[in-house]
Amino acid sequence: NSAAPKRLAVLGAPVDLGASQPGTLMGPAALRTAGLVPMLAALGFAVEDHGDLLPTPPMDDPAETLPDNAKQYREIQGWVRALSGRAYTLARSGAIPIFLGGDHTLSMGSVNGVARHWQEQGRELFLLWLDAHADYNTPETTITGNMHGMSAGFLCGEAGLDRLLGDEPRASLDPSRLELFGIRSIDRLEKQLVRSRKVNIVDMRQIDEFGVGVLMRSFIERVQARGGVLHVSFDVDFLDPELAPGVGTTVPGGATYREAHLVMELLHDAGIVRSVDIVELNPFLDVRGQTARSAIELIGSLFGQQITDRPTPSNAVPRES
Ligand code: NNH
Ligand code: MN
Ligand code: MN
Ligand code: MN
Repeated sequence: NSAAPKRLAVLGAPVDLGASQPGTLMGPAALRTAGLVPMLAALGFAVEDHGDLLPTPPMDDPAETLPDNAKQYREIQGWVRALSGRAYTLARSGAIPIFLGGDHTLSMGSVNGVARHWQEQGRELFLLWLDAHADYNTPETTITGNMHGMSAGFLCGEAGLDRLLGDEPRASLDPSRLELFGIRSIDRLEKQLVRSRKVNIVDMRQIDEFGVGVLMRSFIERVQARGGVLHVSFDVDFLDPELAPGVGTTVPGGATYREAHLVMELLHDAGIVRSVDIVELNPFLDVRGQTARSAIELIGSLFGQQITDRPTPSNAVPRES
């Protein structure tokens, strides 16, 4: 296994039509305003900011082939197709892509693209979904029809959005390589589906009982045992609303400041992260930039910001070298 790349590629995707409320389209600008790029540069990375992506124009799929219960399907399709192509190219370039959302439909494209790349490399890609929600709905199971609640399901090959990528190849991820972490809101049919697929879920009760350290270490060990690489999809509603009020779908009882930082610090030390999404930040709902700031501080920890330069404790997951 090679060391984690020191080159980062930032790409914004101002999509908000997949969410229940408008406003996440301002996410990339708020994350840049909060200082994301200089912070990463100060950690010693070469950072390329690729600006914001534009969606591809809508395809002319015949109306009778469009899914029911998938709101704004055509527009989301334009984003997902564009994102998948760019994600594939960025991953291939050897940089670590960081995708700035935008709502969580962004991941349908970003993860599909990076998954295609790792498939070609013969490396197993794992997907860590830091979120209050499971996002494992399909047009069949959804209550709201909001497509940001369907991203993880789509990426694991669930049916119902089969033409979403147009002619972009679809890289399906085995549900055993998805880790849903921080979950505290899941719809009834979605819960049944997640169970039947044997998706690994770390819900907030498990975090309360065992702590994020134990739970993250066992996930990291699983990835490393397979020689795998990791995509981190960070929905800012993973965080407790006290810490992150700037999201459309706050759910009480989320990760605390230190829990969230410890997750990121452990991931950094493991050296397995090869791509990241930061999604669902809604600056229209934020309080004096607090949520944007919390999010970028966490990305700092993910890329090596340390409280002190003390050596890693002896019971930690060994660093990949
Ligand atoms: N499960 C709900 C739905 O499918 C909520 C999804 N909302 C999110 N997901 N914010 O992260 O509509
Ligand atoms: Mn989400
Ligand atoms: Mn969420
Ligand atoms: Mn920290």
